[in-house]
Amino acid sequence: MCQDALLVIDLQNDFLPGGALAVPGGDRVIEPIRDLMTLPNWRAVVLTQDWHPADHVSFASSHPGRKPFESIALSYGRQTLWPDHCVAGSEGAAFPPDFDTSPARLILRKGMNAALDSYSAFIEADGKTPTGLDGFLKNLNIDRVFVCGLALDYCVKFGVLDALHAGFETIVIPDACAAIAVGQETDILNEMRTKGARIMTASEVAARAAHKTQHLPSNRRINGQDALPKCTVE
Ligand code: VGL
Ligand code: ZN
Repeated sequence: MCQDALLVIDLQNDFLPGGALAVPGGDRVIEPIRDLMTLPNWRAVVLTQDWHPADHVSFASSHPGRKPFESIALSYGRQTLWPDHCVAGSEGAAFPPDFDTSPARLILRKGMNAALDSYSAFIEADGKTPTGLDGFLKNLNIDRVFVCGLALDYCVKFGVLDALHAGFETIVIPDACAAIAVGQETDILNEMRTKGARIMTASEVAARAAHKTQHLPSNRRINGQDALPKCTVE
């Protein structure tokens, strides 16, 4: 039996309309994510927060003469410069008003090192510093992750690619995601699909959850990794 986690990426005020780095239509994902989080099948719901110090290296304001959306070379590779966003503890870094975080087992923060960005919820932008999420999920015998949130073309995409790389069966929920680059959604989804991700709508995930729950014993046993048959989405 697969153990499933829902990863809700960066659903934060700064990525919503009116925020410092607003994702167009970002508010449209709140309702589907709320519904996904309350499905009964999750072994864990994980929320991530982009959580930067005020002098973070990804902020254009940290580089005199540079403007947001320019790109610069840093020791770990190219870095897009952004408007100041998701400063740790600020209102912009908070979850939207009335967003009920109580179904979440873990709230994971990333991008906390001033000298290093982290789009991915798994590995920071140097390609090697772990956030701890891989260990958390594997420790709970989770072998499949469903990913939604903001922004499809940055933190969702890099999280999905790293989840695949870490060996998780990975499903993206496109109607619970929104992209910074409007119009690029299909290309971005195709890129993730090419790398091994599957795509399911929020209502398909809900239908599966209902089906799966009917067939599960109520005292769900935690199996060892070896005892698990390979996961495949029914
Ligand atoms: C994100 C740009 C900068 C994201 C975070 O959550 O997709 N994008 N920091
Ligand atoms: Zn950021």
